[in-house]
Amino acid sequence: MQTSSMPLWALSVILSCAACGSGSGPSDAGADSSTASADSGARDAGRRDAGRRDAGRRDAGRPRTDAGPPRTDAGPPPTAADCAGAEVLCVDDTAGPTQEYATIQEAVDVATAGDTVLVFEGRYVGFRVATSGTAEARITIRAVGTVVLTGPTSGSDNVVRIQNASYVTVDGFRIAGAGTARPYDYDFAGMAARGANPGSPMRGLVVRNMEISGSSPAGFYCSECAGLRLEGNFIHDNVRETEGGNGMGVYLSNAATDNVVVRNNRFEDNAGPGIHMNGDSSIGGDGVQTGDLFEGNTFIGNGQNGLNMDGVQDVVFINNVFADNARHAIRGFQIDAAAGPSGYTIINNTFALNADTPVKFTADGGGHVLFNNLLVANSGNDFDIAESTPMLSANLMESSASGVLMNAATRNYRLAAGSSAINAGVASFGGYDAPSVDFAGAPRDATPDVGAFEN
Ligand SMILES: [Ca+2]
Ligand SMILES: [Ca+2]
Repeated sequence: MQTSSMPLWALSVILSCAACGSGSGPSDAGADSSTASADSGARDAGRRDAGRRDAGRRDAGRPRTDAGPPRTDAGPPPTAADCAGAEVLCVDDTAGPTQEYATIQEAVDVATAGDTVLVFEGRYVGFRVATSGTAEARITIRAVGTVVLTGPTSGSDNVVRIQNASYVTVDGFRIAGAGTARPYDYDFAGMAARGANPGSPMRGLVVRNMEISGSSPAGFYCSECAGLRLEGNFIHDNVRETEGGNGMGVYLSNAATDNVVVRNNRFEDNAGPGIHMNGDSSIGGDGVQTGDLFEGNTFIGNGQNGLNMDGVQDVVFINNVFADNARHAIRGFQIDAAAGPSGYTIINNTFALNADTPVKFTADGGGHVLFNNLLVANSGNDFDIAESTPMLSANLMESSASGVLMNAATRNYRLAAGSSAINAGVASFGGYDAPSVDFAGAPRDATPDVGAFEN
């Protein structure tokens, strides 16, 4: 078991998730199984930055989650001067000093390990990456300014496709409206990484600062993606296929999709679940996804479960906001995977106004620790966990958002003045410390508040 006061980051390194199931899900799971996986590389907390994604890139008219998670950035934006670098390939649709290539694909086709493709502001056809970087010298394809991808390079591809390649970073592109009606076929997610197998997954993929909407059957689909890292993405309003299925924001598929880091993303208003995960034992491998970390994300307004988890184990949730989802916030089960949920550590999350119990586990292997979570006005405002004795402490259930949250109607889930959640948490429990910062990156004091925000 855990040692006393183990830092959460150390914990997340130790944990590993073996199976994040595939499959059709229980009646309240909905999404189905098949392909995606992802792999994440190193984590570099120091690269966060709040400034990058401005309000102009968000849908007008929908309330923005108040004080959204810190955005992820790699430092000051590149300029034309960077194009002189031997390992920098510059793409611009306008002639000039930044136009070494006129299409993204031309640059990607010649990029090798250690190269960075910079794509300057404009509208472009998407691209397909089939070359790997290395752990020490990744291939980065990065948008500079607002870069809108208008469609795939061919009619039978994703707008962005990583084809069995490792150590690739895709950063900052906008994919909108890819969801034209198509047959039920996973090839047509807005972005996909696929083509690997359980014995030899893709590794070290990083997908960051993307905005993906209007796609079906998913915004992003990743199959056999060990160590995928999703950071600072806004995945919203993805749509169902004409057959009526799916419509998830992200689909993390198959058994080698382990050790995924999901940090500071927004998964909002997708037709299906915010994320569907599936360990799918029929595809091979250990049949489970293990070792994932979810920190500082929003799962809001999705048309199904916030997270739909078939065979996902040893997972940590810290400082996430789950609100207004049409079913559960977190739903762990076993249908296509080799085993059900076990070993969930759920600390300082806010669950508000979801239409079913915030956390539900069936086929449950137990070993869960849940503390400092705030449950507000969910339908069935409690945990529904099959394990008879999960470790629970300082979880606060309130039947109304009034006086507890700032303004749930405008998606402001900060604590109201005088909220019962203030200073209602514990500093540590079950061998785990409460996080040192809150959802927005602000320090927590010695008496942590309950939920994702420190007042
Ligand atoms: Ca696995
Ligand atoms: Ca406090």
